[in-house]
Amino acid sequence: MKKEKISSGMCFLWLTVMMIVFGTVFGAPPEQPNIIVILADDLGYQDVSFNGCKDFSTPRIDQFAKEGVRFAHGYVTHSFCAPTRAGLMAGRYQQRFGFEVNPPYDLHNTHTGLPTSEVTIAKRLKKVGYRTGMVGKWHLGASHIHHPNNRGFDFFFGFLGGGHDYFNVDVSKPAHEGYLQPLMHNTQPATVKGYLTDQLTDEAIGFIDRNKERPFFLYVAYNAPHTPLQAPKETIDKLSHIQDDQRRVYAAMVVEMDECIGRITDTLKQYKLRERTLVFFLSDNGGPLNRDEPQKSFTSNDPLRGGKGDLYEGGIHVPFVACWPNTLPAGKVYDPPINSLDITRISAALAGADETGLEGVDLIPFLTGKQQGPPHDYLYFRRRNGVVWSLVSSDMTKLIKPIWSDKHTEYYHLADDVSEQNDLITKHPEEAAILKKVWDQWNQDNIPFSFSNYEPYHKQLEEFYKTMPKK
Ligand SMILES: [Ca+2]
Repeated sequence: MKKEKISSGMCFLWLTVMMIVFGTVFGAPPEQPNIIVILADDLGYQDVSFNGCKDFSTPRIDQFAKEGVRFAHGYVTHSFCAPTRAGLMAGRYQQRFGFEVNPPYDLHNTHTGLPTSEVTIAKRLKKVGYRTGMVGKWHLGASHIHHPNNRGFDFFFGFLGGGHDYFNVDVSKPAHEGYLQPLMHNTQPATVKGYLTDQLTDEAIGFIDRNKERPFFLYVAYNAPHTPLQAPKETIDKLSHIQDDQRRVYAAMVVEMDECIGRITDTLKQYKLRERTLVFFLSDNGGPLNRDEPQKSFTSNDPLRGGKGDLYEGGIHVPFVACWPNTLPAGKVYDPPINSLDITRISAALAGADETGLEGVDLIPFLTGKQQGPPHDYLYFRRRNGVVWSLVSSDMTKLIKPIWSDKHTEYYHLADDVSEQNDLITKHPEEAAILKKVWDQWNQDNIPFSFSNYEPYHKQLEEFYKTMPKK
């Protein structure tokens, strides 16, 4: 008996010594915070109040900026939907693995989507004990190998394609047209009940409710305010002061999303999880413009030039905030350029997950002031093997080849010309040449895009079946 007491005492002492040694030398394991990434779809830069929206307001999204950090130069890695999402999920520039177009919606095509060689952030976090959930728009392949449940998400409610009708499912229409395919609740079909933005929010809140006792990662990929322009009539009617019909409906979609985001924030507050939860909000690309009549665009990227699809600022420089009360400063505006890959790196770092291959930067020490200087020397952009490309430096200089058919590049000083109006390429050819060299070096590690874009794919498929033998 006495021997046992001594033995257990020695064990306790040894354990204590080991804990002190590991705690001192290797650092105590960080508490794993919850992480929520809220991604809006096609939201214009100036279509949130904190960026100067004038004809409607977004108080609940603004709350993140007031109680957290607003990134003055927050970028995504692409100027349209799926490639940005591929980069975000993989934590690597999507050109590294040939993902530069929107994949077709084809349940049987295992070649078009986020390659299975890429480890998603959900999978990384799941390995270290997180519960992982996603609601909304996936857009990273529709076949079984690409399904969110097979890519690290314990829970999925949403749709696999690039958009969805906000009120209906209709299987009498072609699956790849009209955004009317059934929703999916994990692997089972589901239908739209009410307004889709509300329904996605209900599912997000349900996930939080079920997992409030443990660390979770939740990816809320609203399709709002992507087309089709649809919103509840009563919300549209409240915005009758907006003259333009399309703008009024679009505004109602953003207002609905803002209220839904408020419900998520309120849920965190109800469960006393706000200080244990880091929330990101951003858009996947800039607002789409009416190219024929820009003044009739229903989105606003002011004061930025261009919009969705462009590598001018309007396509890639997006509303972007991070909120984590008591850890990140409140009301801070962070100036150095950062991008959506940083979300992935931060998440992995905070969770204590594998960070191998991740190209983003853990911004937390920069945001809390423990680390100085710019986190990135350069941010890189490329469309379709480089028919269009650009890069932004930490000094806010920018080189861009903006037009497919032209080899001409333009050079801007964004710090005093955020609207990209004064091309300085002839004034500063040496600086431009240096930037070109940097971009070329980055591009050496990219591969050609590896699958066809949505529309040509489905046209080619139809042509293929027309050529099939009729016997
Ligand atoms: Ca989009």
